[in-house]
Formats: sequence, C-alpha cells, structure tokens
Amino acid sequence: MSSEREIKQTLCRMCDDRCGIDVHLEDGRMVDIVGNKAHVWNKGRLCVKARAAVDMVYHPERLLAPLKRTDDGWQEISLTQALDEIAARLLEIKERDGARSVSLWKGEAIGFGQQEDMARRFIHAFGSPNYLSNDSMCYAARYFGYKLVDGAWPVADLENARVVVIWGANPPHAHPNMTQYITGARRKGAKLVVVDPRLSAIARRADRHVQPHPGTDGALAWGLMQELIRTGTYDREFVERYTVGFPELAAYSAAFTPERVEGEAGVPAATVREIAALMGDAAPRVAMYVGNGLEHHENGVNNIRAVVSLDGLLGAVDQEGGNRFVEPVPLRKLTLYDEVPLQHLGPLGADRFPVLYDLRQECHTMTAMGAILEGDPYPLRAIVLTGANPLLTNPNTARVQKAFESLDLLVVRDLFMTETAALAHYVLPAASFLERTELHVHAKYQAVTLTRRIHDFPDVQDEYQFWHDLAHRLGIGGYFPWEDETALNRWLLEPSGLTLEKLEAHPEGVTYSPLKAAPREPGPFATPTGKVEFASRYLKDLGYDELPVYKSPSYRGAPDMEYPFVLVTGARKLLYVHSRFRNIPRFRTAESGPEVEMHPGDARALGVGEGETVEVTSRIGSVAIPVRIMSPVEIRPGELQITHGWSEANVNLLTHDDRFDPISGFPLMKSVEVRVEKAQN
Ligand SMILES: Nc1nc2c(c(=O)[nH]1)N[C@H]1C(S)=C(S)[C@@H](COP(=O)(O)OP(=O)(O)OC[C@H]3O[C@@H](n4cnc5c(=O)[nH]c(N)nc54)[C@H](O)[C@@H]3O)O[C@H]1N2
Ligand SMILES: Nc1nc2c(c(=O)[nH]1)N[C@H]1C(S)=C(S)[C@@H](COP(=O)(O)OP(=O)(O)OC[C@H]3O[C@@H](n4cnc5c(=O)[nH]c(N)nc54)[C@H](O)[C@@H]3O)O[C@H]1N2
Ligand code: SF4
Ligand SMILES: [Mo]
Repeated sequence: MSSEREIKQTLCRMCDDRCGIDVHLEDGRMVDIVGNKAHVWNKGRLCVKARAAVDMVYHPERLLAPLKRTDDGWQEISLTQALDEIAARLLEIKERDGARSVSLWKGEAIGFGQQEDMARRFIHAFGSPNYLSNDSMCYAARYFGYKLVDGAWPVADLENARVVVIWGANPPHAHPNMTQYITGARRKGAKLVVVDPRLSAIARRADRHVQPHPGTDGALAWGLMQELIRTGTYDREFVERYTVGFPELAAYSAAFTPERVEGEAGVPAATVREIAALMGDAAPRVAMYVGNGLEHHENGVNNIRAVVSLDGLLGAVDQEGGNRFVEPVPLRKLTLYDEVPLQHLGPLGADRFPVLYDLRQECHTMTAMGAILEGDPYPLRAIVLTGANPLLTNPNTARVQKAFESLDLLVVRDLFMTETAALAHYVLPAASFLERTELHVHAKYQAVTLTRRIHDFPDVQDEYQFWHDLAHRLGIGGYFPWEDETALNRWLLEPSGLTLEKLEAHPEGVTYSPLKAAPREPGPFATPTGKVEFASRYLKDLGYDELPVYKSPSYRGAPDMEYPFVLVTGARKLLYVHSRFRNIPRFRTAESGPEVEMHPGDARALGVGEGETVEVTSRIGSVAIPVRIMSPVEIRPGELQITHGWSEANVNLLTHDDRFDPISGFPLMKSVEVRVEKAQN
C-alpha cells in the first residue's frame, strides 16, 4: 500500500525570523520541512535549523507526561492531577503571602505577540503584577533607545537605502533572512557599514568594518555627530522642524573629536571622518539596524540613544531609504494593564528601573532573585515558567540556581528536561510551535499569518489551553472565556477586518494595509513633544541625564589589572538558539561544543594551543573551556568571545547581575572583565 503524502503550510518559529514553511507529512507524520516560496518574508529560503523541527517534535527525550518531584525522584502523574495540585499550591501561597508573591516567567522560545500577552493576562488576572521575561535582557533597551528619541521603533528600509549600517548585530546567524535584503541593497549600489568589535559573518561582507572596543559605541556615535555638525553636513531643515534639544546635543558633541574617539573606542580618527562623510552624502537614505550587541552594557540605553540621535541628524527618521514607521495591525488587546492596574502592588524592579515598567510593563528578572533570596522588597515564593531556561540564560547562574532552589513552588513548562526544569516541583510537557495555532505579524510587510497545528500529543497542552485550564481552577476563568486558541484568534482578529478563513486560505500571509507611500511630512512622533527628542525631559524628570551622555565602560574607565581581558558573550551561532538544540545530534557534529574565541597573540602569550582548555575567571565565577584561536583580524587582542547556552561551560557563571545599565536594568554581559589561565590537568 502506498503511503499518503500531504503538505501543510505554516511558519517556522525556531527563531524570531518566522519563515514560511511547507511541512511534508507521510501518513500524518512529519517527514520534511522546505521553504514556502510564496511567503512574503523568506520567499522560500530557510536556514539549516528549520528541518530540525522534525527532530525536535519527535525527539526521544521529548517530555510527554507531567512530572512531579517526590522524595523518590520524578513521578509521572496525570494532567488533571498536576493542574489540580498546582492550582491548590498557588492558592495557598496567595492566601499566605499575597498574590504578588507569585510570578510568571515567559521565555524567548514561545515568542512574543499573543503567547506573551496571554501570559501577561494570566498573571494580572491572578492579581500579581509580576510578569517576568527574557526581555529583562533583550529588546527593551533598544526599544527605549528608539522610543525615547523617535517615539517608536521604526523598521530599517534596507531596500531603498544608499548606506546600510548594521550596528552590533549579525544577521547571517541571528536573522538569516535579513541578510538577503542587505545583499539586495548592496546589489543596487548601497554601501554596507558594520560596527562590531569582531569580524562577524556580516562584517566580512561589509564595505567598511568599524571595530570599536565593546561598550564604546556611544563615543563613536557622538564622534560621528560631531563631524556632521562641524562640517555642516547634517540635515538642518529636518533638525529645525522636527527635533528638540539640538543646541544641547551640538554643545555636548563638540568634545568628541575623531582623535578622542580613536583614544576611547579604538576606531582610527580617519575612519570616523570617512564614515561621517559617507553617511552625510547618502542622507536621508541611511538605514540603520541596531542589534543585541549594544544592549548588554553599563551605558547601553544611552549608547543606543546616541546611535538613534545620529539618525535624527541625518534626517533619516520616517523617510524612504532610512528608518520608517509602519502602521500596526489593529488587533484586540489581550493584556489587562488598563482593566486590572496593579502598579500599587510594587511590580518587581519598577522602583529601581521605572522606565522598564513604565514603557514596557516589564518586571526585572535580576531584581526577582533578591525578592526570592532576601525577601527584598518583599518575598517572591512561586514562579510558573514557560519557554525559558534561565539556569543557562540569565546572568549570575549561581545566584539564579540558589534562588530557584529556594522557591516554595516552581512549575516549568518545556519540551525537554532542562537545567531549569530539573529544579522544578512540577514539570509540564509543552506543545511546540507546530502544535499550536497563532497569529503572527511581520510588521515590515504589514503581513499577518496564521500558523497551523500540524501535530498533537495527548496531555501536551498548548500555552492557551494551559492558562485556560489553570485559570478555571483558580476562579479566574472569566478572563479566559475562549474555548481554545482558534476562538481566541477569531476574537483578536475582529477589529482588523481580516477573518480566520481568509488567513487559512492564505498561509503565505495576508497584507492588512498597503505600506504608506513615503510621507512628505515626517511624524508626528510619539514622543512627549511630538518631535524627535535629542534631549529627553521624561528621563530628566526621573533623575537621568537628559542627553545620551557617554560613559566609558568600567574595564576602560577604571581597569583592574587582575582581570585584564574583556569578554563579549552571546554572539549567535547559526545552529543554536540560546540553550536550545544541543540535543540535535547532527548539529553537534557540525558545531561540537563551547569555546572561547581568542586572538592568536593572546593564545601565544598564555602558552595555549587550539582546543586546549583554559580557565576563564570573572569577579563572580569561573569556567573551564577549550580555546578557539581566531585569525588576527577576526578578534582584537585582549578581547574574548564566548557564546552562551552550553551547560558544559556556562558563560553566565561569569556574567554580572549587579552591574547593569541604569535605565533599562539590563545586565553587563558583553564587556565582562576576566582573567585567563591555562588549565592545570
Ligand atoms: N551571556 C549571555 N546570555 C544571554 C544572552 C547573551 O547574549 N549573552 N542573550 C540573552 C537573550 S537576548 C535572550 S532573548 C535570552 C533567551 O533566554 P530564554 O528565554 O531562557 O530562551 P531559551 O534558552 O531559548 O529557552 C527556551 C526553552 O524553551 C523551550 N521551548 C522550546 N520551544 C518551546 C515551546 O514552544 N513552548 C515552551 N513552553 N517551551 C519551549 C526550550 O526547550 C528551552 O528549554 O538569553 C539571554 N542570555
Ligand atoms: N541562531 C540564532 N539566532 C538567534 C538567536 C540565537 O541564539 N541563535 N537569538 C535570537 C535573539 S533572542 C536575539 S536577541 C537576536 C540577537 O541577534 P543580533 O541582534 O544580531 O545579536 P548577536 O548575534 O548577538 O550579534 C551581536 C554582534 O554584536 C557584537 N557586539 C558585542 N558587543 C558589542 C558592542 O559593544 N558594540 C558593537 N557594535 N557590537 C558588539 C558581537 O560581536 C556580535 O557579532 O538573535 C536571535 N536569533
Ligand atoms: S531563520 Fe531558520 S530557524 Fe529562523 S524561522 Fe527561519 S528557518 Fe526557522
Ligand atoms: Mo533576545
């Protein structure tokens, strides 16, 4: 008998690129994944990870039943028992310590959009303001940079740019499909400038690779602004009509001569002049993309604000070929911040990092550790966590571990028994992205796609069903009235005029409103003044500097000779996403394990060869890790790189949760002072 073949179209969500895919099934079982040529974003292209979704879904180590920790180890229990017991424990803790002693933690793996919003909805409905997520160290700092200066985060109009600037990002590994748009712009004559301390995959393709020392991008951005102002090549008309704070900006920039930038950031003075001229000539068609590389620094938000201010000087805001604002799709709002405001309960971190709470309603995961361990500012006793593995991804792992071990209740939803799940009281099997249906918006193309549920395991719940079933046991079921995620999707879509039926018929995505033609009149900008704000009154009122003032990273401002190396962490590798996919055997053959990337001169001085193990030590911890000797142009002497997510050599044992950017609270993970010694064995 011949087997039955079927193709179902949906999106890959192994990373946030979200490529259109054709899933091939044989007798109902997934056998292959290929690119959907009709999808507006990837146009048929996929990265090598996509096919591993099949391995992930049917992985022999996949969790398929709820587990409960007992004195005799893990015990398999029914889903009903697990949900009943978890609900009872949550109500007990609420009764004893108040609702705010319970928090919810959402990770990168389940994405953003509605998965994030239903988690936020659940914890507010429960009565706690304590929504925690990976965005205590991702995205929010960049969002602030743009929100505070431009009023919103625009999209880089790569297709129409004359100069593309990729600043602290590496699309070929982190957003593979963005690379084709950058390549396309270059084919049409655009110049590519990459700002990165390392010769990354995208830097290799650049017309100009600018290599500042880690954490010194603010100095470089100020130096470029100084040059544009000194030479009169900034966009005077744009600045006059659409910005506030120019006199203050001009005055502060004056000190950032190319020579000073060279001393501070290590970028030759001639390069600063050359890049400023390149940008000035191409303005306003300068499209910049800022990545995660700028976020994990002590002066992160202000460095990003300085980069964004540069856009304002170039008149590249809300302009074709520059950075453009795209109208959002009008979907219903799932969060309850207006209906159930809980700020009076003291969201964790909102006192220390008011901007994080005010602009993102985000509590702060590092602050949460103090609440668990020291009851500061009040006790946090329970966490329900989904799609995250903070034991490998949050800074200062030793403290995270101690905190999680001391909780009264830790519930982890995951596909696998992770380092974090191993500490839980209950581990619940979670549905993967191929086992749920959700709406996705590709903002840049104003496209909405509905994903399909391709597979089902009994007792493996999708996120919606879990929140729904738990809410109904907790007496807050009224907030989760939809029978399933399909009913929720229908409700979310209503104001948009799109229907589920239309989306089902168009798995390649539906455009919700054609992109506006380039506006003649930029703005109005969603800032307090309605203008591009070089100086922020909002920040000043909160006690911060009004301008994006530059501060040297500690390792340069006050170097400590006990820790003579500076360590960048987290440069993405194509095959792995954070702590994920180490259990895909063919990936391990291609990229076998953790390593510290090092300049050959440093390796020589330390007397270590390729693959030999060294001990890397920061002020808070140590890891033993093999050395990878780079070519002399790939990394600068004295600078190291280790990618996170490896349990064998977890770099977050070295990173700081008590050194952070004062505006976002983001931890110092990309300019960590360390020493290196050859391991004794
Ligand atoms: N040192 C250092 N650390 C970093 C970074 C860095 O640059 N340097 N980067 C940081 C950044 S930007 C981020 S975003 C964070 C991310 O950190 P996390 O949010 O912790 O993300 P992951 O490690 O991807 O964890 C995802 C977990 O979710 C599980 N999972 C996969 N799919 C699903 C699903 O569909 N449902 C559910 N419920 N679970 C699923 C996976 O098995 C995995 O265990 O890491 C941060 N950590
Ligand atoms: N394969 C894969 N893809 C991913 C992820 C993954 O883990 N694996 N994670 C996803 C997530 S959650 C995120 S947030 C994105 C992040 O993706 P990107 O924003 O592209 O960030 P990274 O790949 O971390 O690249 C950061 C680059 O910044 C450089 N850098 C480090 N410090 C500095 C600095 O001080 N200044 C400058 N100018 N550059 C610096 C690093 O050398 C590195 O090359 O990737 C997403 N995509
Ligand atoms: S880039 Fe790769 S992992 Fe990311 S969504 Fe596309 S195919 Fe999936
Ligand atoms: Mo991230």
